[in-house]
Amino acid sequence: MTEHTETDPFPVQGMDAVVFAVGNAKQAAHYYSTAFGMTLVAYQGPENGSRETASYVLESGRARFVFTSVITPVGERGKELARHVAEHGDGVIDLAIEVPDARAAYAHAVARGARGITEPHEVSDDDGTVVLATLATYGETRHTLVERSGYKGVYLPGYAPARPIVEPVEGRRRVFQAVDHCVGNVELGRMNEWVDFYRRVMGFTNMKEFVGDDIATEYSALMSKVVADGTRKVKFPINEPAPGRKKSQIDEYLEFYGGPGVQHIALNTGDIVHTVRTMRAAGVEFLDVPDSYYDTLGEWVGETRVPVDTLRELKILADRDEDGYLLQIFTKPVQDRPTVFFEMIERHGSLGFGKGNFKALFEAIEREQARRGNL
Ligand code: TYF
Ligand code: FE
Repeated sequence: MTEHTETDPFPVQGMDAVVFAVGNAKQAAHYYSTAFGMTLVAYQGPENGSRETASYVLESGRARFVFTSVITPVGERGKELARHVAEHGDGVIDLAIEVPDARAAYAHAVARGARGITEPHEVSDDDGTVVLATLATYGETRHTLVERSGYKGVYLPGYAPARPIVEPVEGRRRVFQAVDHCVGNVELGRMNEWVDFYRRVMGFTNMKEFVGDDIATEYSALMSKVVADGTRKVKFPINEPAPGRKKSQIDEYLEFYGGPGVQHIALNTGDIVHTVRTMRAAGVEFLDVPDSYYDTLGEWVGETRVPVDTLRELKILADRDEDGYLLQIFTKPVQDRPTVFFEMIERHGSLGFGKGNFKALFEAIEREQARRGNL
């Protein structure tokens, strides 16, 4: 149906949305507006025909987050969502992927062993028609395949346009502009199965960065591999715990989330200093990095756009590889359970994930784990 089908059996256009199930979507929409600088663009709730659930759609550049919560768990949809939130806490239920042909993508995936949750179906309103189909992935996480085919509405049929929660300030720059990668935590020994799943079902390929046995036993307490589509618009690292002396941060996640799920969402920014200053001012907490990290940073990372003193002040990490460098920072978990967190990343050529920072990063995560009494 599309011109790339011959070469790519599962062409994708990018991430369509990251969909969260939360206890209080109204307040989540407020937090992501004030602390992450996102803009509310669409809403679905009792006022426009959804009696059981409320959903808020927020955007920042090309990134789209949807927050859904239950209002009255009387029917199938409401009960299911209430159970999900009770079991997992706030978390990601769907990493929706935009595809040029949802029927073809779904058929290909199911033929190659994916479990289908919802068959391809059309949904329409005055703004046009979209085709949706949903696949299961790790844990209870899903991939909805979204074929927009020129749909002109704000999000999907059934959603009404909404006014921003916070009035846009003239000249204020955005905090981030796209989703860089979405990371999943899976059970011990299952990482390779899920890597194979994305290779087989979606035709994704391994990216070279990974955390293998060597690093795992030394300090990371996890193993990690990255798969991406051919255009690298969709990148999914997969982590599993590594057995060791200490309880892995991945085990902590699995215990508190109640199984596999999305661990972190990385968001692209063109100005991480602006991003971190804005988010810190709004009360977002980031992982602490010891001052000693910055004492030697300049020697191996070399020149970056941001002076080391500013990186030190804001606790931003830096890494360099043969393609270029990146600047990155990690929030602490954004809910009471030690589960989902965010990464803000500014890339300058590097396609990596911050391998040079793994030691400092994982030590910082372990300090937080210890503070929670989970190490
Ligand atoms: O996405 C990545 O691979 C990097 C590194 O618990 C990372 O952000 C990996 C595991 C983890 C935190 C960060
Ligand atoms: Fe990451």
